[in-house]
Amino acid sequence: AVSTLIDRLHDEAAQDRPAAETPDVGIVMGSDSDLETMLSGGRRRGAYDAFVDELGFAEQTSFENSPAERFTFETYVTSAHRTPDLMAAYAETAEDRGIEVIIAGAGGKSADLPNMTASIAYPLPVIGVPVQEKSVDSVIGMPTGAPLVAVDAGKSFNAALSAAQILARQHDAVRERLVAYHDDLREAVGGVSRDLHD
Ligand code: RP5
Repeated sequence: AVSTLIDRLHDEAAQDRPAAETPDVGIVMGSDSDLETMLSGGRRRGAYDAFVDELGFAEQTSFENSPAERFTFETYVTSAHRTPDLMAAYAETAEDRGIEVIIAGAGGKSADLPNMTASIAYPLPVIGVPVQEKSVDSVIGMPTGAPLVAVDAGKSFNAALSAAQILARQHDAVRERLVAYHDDLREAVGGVSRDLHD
């Protein structure tokens, strides 16, 4: 299955598909045990909640289902240590597959997926999510010249907002959704503070 996925990534990179048919954001994580933290259903809201509920993105699971008019993300589980070849193929092909920004999450003390993905995918921006507190140093500990943007442990929701901010430099529709989300957030916070002061 891993070699099939690798072949598919390379095929897709060679296809030169129109931007509307390619995913805009790639989410990769080291294990399916990271799914809740990275996407949804964990202790906090995750990247899926930010993209789908707040920003109107769609999850793109195959090209046949490509929801043209919308911004999309895709999700891959690939490990720096268990499937280094798939990790490398994903990072190498991401730009040619139309990905504009990658969110990469891993846990444990050897949380190398975000770092390695950033090094291989360069100059594509990569946002690293340490899945647990103990992974923070591993994710942010990059040498000078090898950049990786990182959020705090478990904050894949913020990683999704940061990815959207990068997209918003080129796509007004994403910018508008980010501003609308922020306006909603301000209203919600303002409501609480009015209640406290009344
Ligand atoms: C990392 O090790 C993964 O990103 C995960 O957070 C952690 C534990 O993985 P499992 O042993 O649960 O698959 O590579």
